[in-house]
This record gives sequence, structure tokens and C-alpha cells, in this order.
Amino acid sequence: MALPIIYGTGLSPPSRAVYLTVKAMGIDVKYEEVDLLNDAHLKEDFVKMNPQHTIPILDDNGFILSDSHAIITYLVDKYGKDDDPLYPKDLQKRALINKYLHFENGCLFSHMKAICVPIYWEGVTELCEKRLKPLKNCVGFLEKFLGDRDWLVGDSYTLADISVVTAICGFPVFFSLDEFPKVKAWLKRCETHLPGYATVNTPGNDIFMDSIRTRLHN
Ligand SMILES: N[C@@H](CCC(=O)N[C@@H](CS)C(=O)NCC(=O)O)C(=O)O
Repeated sequence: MALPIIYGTGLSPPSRAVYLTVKAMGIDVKYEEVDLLNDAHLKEDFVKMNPQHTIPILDDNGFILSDSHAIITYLVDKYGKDDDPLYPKDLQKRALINKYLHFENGCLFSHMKAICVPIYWEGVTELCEKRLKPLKNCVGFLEKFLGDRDWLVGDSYTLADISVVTAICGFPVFFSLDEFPKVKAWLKRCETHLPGYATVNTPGNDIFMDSIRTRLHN
């Protein structure tokens, strides 16, 4: 069996969710870099694999799967430990993790994408409050979800933290997180405890934030 192949790039938060999951699991995979800003995701071969032309995608010996949330849950179910703490089999823990994966996808990432697409591809150079507001609201919800918890679900990090942190860590390029102290403390905890955070999340997030800053300042 060949190694699973992950197509993505560090700039992309959902790609980093897959990279962090791979690190947390300690499995071997092959990485294929997709140069998003030069439209590599729109090339014929890529669109053949994923007609939706999003990254990340996984090729597990010919089984092609798009969407980071689908990919990370599949990876743990297929290659993880028995009852892996990243995505436990306990129904209620799993349901809560799924809730945060949907929260990341439907709220955090989709509002973030609505801000980023016009900046990357439509020449927009200013942030507009109308688009920032829903994103700030989402961080407010996360502040409440966290309450006094260290981790989003249970008492150790899970796929929920991995997915959500890859989006949130880039938000300081849009607004300060100072009014969300619990989110800030949790972010620090993720930086300290998630395997591979410094090697695979921070460099990609720095590229993401720089790429936004540069375009906003033009
Ligand atoms: N819900 C998807 C979002 C994937 C997504 O939109 N990725 C962006 C990069 S961060 C992308 O591929 N954009 C290119 C496009 O939509 O054409 C996931 O979690 O994988």
C-alpha cells in the first residue's frame, strides 16, 4: 500500500488542519504542494480529482476525499489508535467534536473566506466592518463555548481544537483578540501542546497573515 497523499499548502487553514492531524497521529503521508495563489488548484488534473477545486484533498490509494473535516475524521478512523483520543468513539464526545467541525466550516471558515476571496482575487485592499462583524461574532461564540474549559471537548485536545485553531490563529490580521481572553488563552495552549504547531501551523499562518497584510497595504 502506498502512503496517503495530501494535496494542500501552508497558507490554507484547512490544509493545516490536515497537517496538524497527521502530526498528532504520528503517521507517514506524502505531501503534494498546491500553489493556490498561482491557480494550481484550477489545473485540469487537479479539477479531475476535485471538481470543487478546493484544497486540501486526500488520495488514499485511489480513494479521493476533499474537505479537511471529512479528511481528518477519516484519517483517525482509518489510521488512528483504538478509540483515539483525537476523535473518541464515545457518542457524545464525538457529537461535540462534530459540532465544532461544523462550526469551523459553516461559521469561522466561511466568514473568513468571504473576507479573503475579495482580497486575493478581486483586488479589494480594505477590510469592511460588514464582513468583519460576523467573524467577530463567531469568536464571541467560541469565547462562550470555551467557558472555563482547557480544550473544546473533554480534557485533552481533539480534532475540534485542531480544526478551529487553524482558522482562529489567523484572525489577528483582521482584528485584535484582546476582547476574547478565553480564546487567547486557549490559542496559547494550542501553540504549546499541539504536536507540530510550531513546524506546520505557525509558518503557514505567518504566510497567510503576511499575504493579507501586503494586499491590504497596497
Ligand atoms: N470546507 C473546505 C474548505 C476548503 C477551501 O475552501 N479551501 C480554500 C483554500 S483555504 C480553497 O481551496 N480555495 C480555492 C477555491 O475555492 O477555488 C475544507 O475544510 O477543506
